[in-house]
Amino acid sequence: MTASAVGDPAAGLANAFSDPARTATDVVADVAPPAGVSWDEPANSDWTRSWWRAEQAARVALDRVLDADEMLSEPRLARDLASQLSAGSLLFAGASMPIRDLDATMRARCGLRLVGNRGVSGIDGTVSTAVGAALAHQHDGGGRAYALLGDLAMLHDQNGLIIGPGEPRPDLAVVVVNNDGGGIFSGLEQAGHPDFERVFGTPHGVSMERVAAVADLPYTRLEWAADLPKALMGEGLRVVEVRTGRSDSAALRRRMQTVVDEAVDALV
Ligand SMILES: Cc1ncc(C[n+]2csc(CCOP(=O)(O)OP(=O)(O)O)c2C)c(N)n1
Repeated sequence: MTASAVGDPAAGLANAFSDPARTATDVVADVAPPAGVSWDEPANSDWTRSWWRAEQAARVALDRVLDADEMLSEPRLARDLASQLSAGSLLFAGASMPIRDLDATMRARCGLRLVGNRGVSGIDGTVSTAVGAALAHQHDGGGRAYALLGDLAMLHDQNGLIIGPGEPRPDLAVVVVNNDGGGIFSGLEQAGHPDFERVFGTPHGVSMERVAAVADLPYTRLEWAADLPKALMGEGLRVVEVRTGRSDSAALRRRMQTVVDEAVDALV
């Protein structure tokens, strides 16, 4: 069935439906739940219950690992940031590990507008996208805005922090995970390559304090989980830096995977 072959509602939807690769074969306006199941309430089936149990077991195991260290790790920062923002906030997620850490650790919640460039997941243009998203969010009456970015994403588009006189300025805290290079590669096969640091790690030694200073923006260095709410305070465009280690972060993510696997396996 092609989009043009469906009835009126779906044809309307097809006009708004984004399918840049032109691969959708069926576009429908709605999906009916199976007989006896309501989308409004979780189905009371063994299958659903097994997923809820697995979710709870994984959650407890994951939180135990994340909470074992009061110094902010990359995954803990993602979890705590997403859960502490007030309703009506926007959180812009940078590509690479920020979006993956949110995906892996974030608790389900309402009232947070979470946006990111996955699908066009370059680390270029990230600061400008976050600034634009924050301006649009606040123009529409939305609340505060935050971005969670890696240091390379920040450096790639640091000029996005510079806003000309008379231009609208967002209320946006740009939280940068500074692991001095591309952290994602420490969790991939090439981590053992003899020339890893130069080719994949790409350390730069730049502090976000200096990046903030170039744009004349307020800067806060954050280390401890308990200080996150205080670090997020303030107004306008500002930079918060959390310094982490690439190999420590990769080891922590492997540990998270192991404890979640064990917790879920123990249920069966
Ligand atoms: C424009 C562009 N160049 C290169 C890449 C390849 N790339 C993917 S992730 C990554 C590292 C990103 O580092 P950072 O933003 O510090 O995040 P981290 O990996 O540390 O979480 C790179 C270089 C890309 N996605 N986009």
